[in-house]
Amino acid sequence: MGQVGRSLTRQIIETHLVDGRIAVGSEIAIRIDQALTQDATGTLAALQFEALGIERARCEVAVSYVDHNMLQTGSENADDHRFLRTFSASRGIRFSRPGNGICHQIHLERFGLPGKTLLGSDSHTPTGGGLGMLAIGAGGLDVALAMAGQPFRLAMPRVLGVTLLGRLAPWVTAKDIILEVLRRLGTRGGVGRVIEYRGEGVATLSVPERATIANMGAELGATSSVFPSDEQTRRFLEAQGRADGWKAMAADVDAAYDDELEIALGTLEPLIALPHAPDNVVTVRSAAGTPVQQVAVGSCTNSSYRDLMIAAKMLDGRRVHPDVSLVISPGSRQAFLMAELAGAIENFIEAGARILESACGPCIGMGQAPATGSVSLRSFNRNFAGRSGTPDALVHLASVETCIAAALTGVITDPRDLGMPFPDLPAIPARYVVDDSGILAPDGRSGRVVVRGPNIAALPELTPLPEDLEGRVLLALGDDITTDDILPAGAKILPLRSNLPALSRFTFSRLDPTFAERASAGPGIIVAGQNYGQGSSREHAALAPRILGVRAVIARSFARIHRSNLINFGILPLTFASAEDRDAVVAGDQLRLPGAAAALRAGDIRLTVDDERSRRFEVDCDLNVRERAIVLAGGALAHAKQELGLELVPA
Ligand code: MIC
Ligand code: SF4
Repeated sequence: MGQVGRSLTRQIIETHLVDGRIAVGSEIAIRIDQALTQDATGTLAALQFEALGIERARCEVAVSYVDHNMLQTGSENADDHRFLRTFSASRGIRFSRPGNGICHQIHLERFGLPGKTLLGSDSHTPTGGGLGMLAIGAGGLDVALAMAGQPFRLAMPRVLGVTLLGRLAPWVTAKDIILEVLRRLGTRGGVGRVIEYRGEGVATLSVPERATIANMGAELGATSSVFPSDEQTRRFLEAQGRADGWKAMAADVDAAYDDELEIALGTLEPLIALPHAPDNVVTVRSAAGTPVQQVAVGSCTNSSYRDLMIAAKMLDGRRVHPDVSLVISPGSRQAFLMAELAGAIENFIEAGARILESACGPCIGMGQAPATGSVSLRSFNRNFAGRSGTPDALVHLASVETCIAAALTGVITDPRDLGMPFPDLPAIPARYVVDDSGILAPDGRSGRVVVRGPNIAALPELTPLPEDLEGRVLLALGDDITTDDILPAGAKILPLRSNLPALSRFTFSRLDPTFAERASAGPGIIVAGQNYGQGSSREHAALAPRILGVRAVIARSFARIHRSNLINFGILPLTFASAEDRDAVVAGDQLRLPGAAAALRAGDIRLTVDDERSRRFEVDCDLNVRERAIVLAGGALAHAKQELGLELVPA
C-alpha cells in the first residue's frame, strides 16, 4: 500500500510512542509530557504516588488542582486541600489553590501546549485538545504512574475525522456543534476513538470554543478530541503571554482517517440535551416553552471569559425572570477578574444573578441542588439523573446563550427568538490578565512535612485474585450505568473521597441503599449491559466496590477509563458473549468461575461460568498480558511493585 498522510492524532502518538505498534486496537505506550489531578481524584492519586515511593514528579509539568470539593461544611475538604498542598510542595508538583478555578480551564489558559501529551485524573482532561494537544483522562493511579515518569498504555484508538464546513450562524455556538455530534453518535459513539476536527470551519472557532467541543467529547466516551494548532491557537497563546509555546500542527493534507463525519456549521441550530443523558438532544425550538426554575452557567465546558461576556451582554439592562434562580460560576480566577474589569459582574448583580466562586460547584452537586422535580438548564456537560444532588430534578444542557435566554424569559427559549441583537464580541481579548499567584510552585525540597488530617485514611490492602472465583450477583443492571450511579458525588459524599472505608458505604446507594450491607456478606459480582462505567474517571467507583468484596463485573461492554480502573484495583472485567446470556442472569444468582486465576495465567480468552441452577455460559476475558498480570496481583499498585522493582511504602 502506498504511503498515506497522517492524522494529527497519529503524528502526536508517533512522536510519543515508547512501545507497541500503531495499529487500531493493539496496545501502545506513550510518553506523557504533562499531568494534572484534581482534589476529588487527587488525594487517592497522591496516596498511590506516595505508595510507589517516588520522590519527585518526573514529567515536564505536573499540577494538582483544587476545584471540586470546595464547600467546607466540615473539616474534611479543608484537610484534603492542606494534604494536597503539602504533598505537592514535597514532590515537585505545582498546586493550584482553591478559588483559582476549574482544572481544565486553568490548564488550557496557563499550561496546555500544541503537540504535547497530557494525562489527567478527570474525564474532561481532553479539553486540552482545543490547543492541539493529545489530552486523555485516566484513573488516578495511571496519572500517578505518569507523574512517576512511566508511559501511559492504551489501545490504539480509531481516529474519527470530523470535517467542519462553513461557519456558524449567529446564536449558534460551539456547544451546539458538540451537541450535534452527540445527537448523531450517542454516548457510546466515541468509544475507542479519538475525534479529530478538521476542515475550513475549524479556523472560524477560537480556542475557548474548540475547548468546549473537546471537553464534551468525553460524553461520547471518546479517548480524546483534537483540534489543529493554527492562527487561532497562536492568538490565544499570545494573549495568554505564552506565544513561545506555539507551533503549527495539522493533519497531512492526504491524512487517512478510520472513520469520517461531516458537519455543515451553517445548517446547525441551537440544540438542547433533555434529561437524563447528554445525547438526548433535540432543537431548542422543539423544547421551547417548558418552564425553567434554575439556570446555571459555568463548569469546565462553558465558563471562559468569552462565555461570561456573552452572558453579561445578554443580561445587560435586563432582569432575571422572577421564577428563575440564575447561578454563574466563572471557570477561573482569570476569567472572573477579567469579567469584573469589563463590568460583567455588575451586569450579573443588576440582573439578579447569584455569583459563585470559580469551581465545579453545581456541576458535581457541590451546592445549588435544584428544587424537587424542578427543571434546571445548565451550560454544563452531564445531566445524569441525581448528579445535581436532587434525584428527580430535570437537568437540561445547552449553550450559554440558550441558558441566558431561559433565565430572562422563564421558559426554554431559542435565543434567536428573543429579538435581541446578537452580541458582537471578539472571540478572545488581545491580552488576558495574567497572574499566576494562585498556582504555587513546588519548593523543590523533598521531605517537607505532608500534613494529613483525620479524613485521610490509609490505602486498603488488596489481595491477589483467588484461584476459583465465586460470587453472588449483587446487582443485575441495564445499559449505560454511570460512575455517578456506582459511586455518587455531591456535597454529602464527596468529602469522603480520601476515606475509603466511609465512602464505600455509599456504593450504588442511589440504585439500592442496601447494596453496601449486602455486598459485605461475601464475595460479589456485578452484572450489567453496554457501556458500564461511563462518565467520570473516579477510581473510587472501582475501589469502593472492591473493598466491599466485588471481584468481577460481567457486562456487555465497558467504558474505557472505568475498565482500566477495575483492572487497576483487581476487579476482573468480563464480557457476555450475547445479550441472551446477560438477560438470563438475575440478581441473587451465585456464579462460579472455577480455575479463573489459572485461566488468566494461561491467557484464555473464554471463561466458563456456572451457577447453582446448573446453568453454564461462557464469558470473554478480553485482557492483554499486562492487564491479566495486574488483576492476578490484586491490582496495579501491587503489580507496579513487582514490575518496577519498587518497594511499596506503607501509608
Ligand atoms: C465529573 O465530572 O464527574 C468529575 C467529578 O469531574 C469526575 C471526576 C471525579 O469523580 O472526581 C470526572 O469527570 O472524571
Ligand atoms: Fe468539574 Fe463538572 Fe468539569 Fe467534572 S465536569 S471537572 S465536575 S466542572
